[in-house]
Amino acid sequence: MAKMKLFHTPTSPLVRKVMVVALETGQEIETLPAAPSPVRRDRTIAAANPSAMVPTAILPDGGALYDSRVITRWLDSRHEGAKMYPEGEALWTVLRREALADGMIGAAVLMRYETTIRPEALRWPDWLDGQREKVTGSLDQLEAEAAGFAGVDAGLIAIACGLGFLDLRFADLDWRPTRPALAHWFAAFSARPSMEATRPG
Ligand SMILES: N[C@@H](CCC(=O)N[C@@H](CS)C(=O)NCC(=O)O)C(=O)O
Repeated sequence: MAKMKLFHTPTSPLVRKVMVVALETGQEIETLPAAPSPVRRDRTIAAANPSAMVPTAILPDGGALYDSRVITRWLDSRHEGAKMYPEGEALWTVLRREALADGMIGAAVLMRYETTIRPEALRWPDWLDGQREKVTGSLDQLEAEAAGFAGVDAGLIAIACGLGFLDLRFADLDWRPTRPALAHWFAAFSARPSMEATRPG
């Protein structure tokens, strides 16, 4: 079967989310090099997705698909195994958790751009603090829910990829001591082969 192609950067948590879903559902993806940036447009990605962001997929029929949540749902529609997006009432919890994780990831990615790309003279500490509060508030919500995390689904995959990104870029956040249930769950989930295979760096 023809493979999906995916514009890919190894440190993007949202690309990782797509790669983990593919591995968990037994599907191969061909990765395409990409250099997304909020200030230097990657024109190759932009030809498929005007936002020029990753993840962006090229489907076997040549059509484009984005963003991460759309690509993961497409992958989930293409296999016969256990679904990453369940049917029935359970779907809403999975989608909400994925949105919670994506919100945390979005704030963390903006913090990263603020501290690495924006010229120092143009930085605004209040703005950075606002993004950090989104991240820490999301971590607190995840801690409150972590005792109920079980198995694997798209929500839990997004959460794990988000936590992996915090470890990669914001180790100084030191989120574990005050969130023991989340830390315990993340340690176990990180041992999944799909998470090991996509570990950045
Ligand atoms: N809502 C999008 C967000 C994608 C996103 O933020 N991608 C980042 C990398 S993790 C990116 O491509 N940034 C480049 C830019 O901001 O132009 C998704 O879930 O796929």
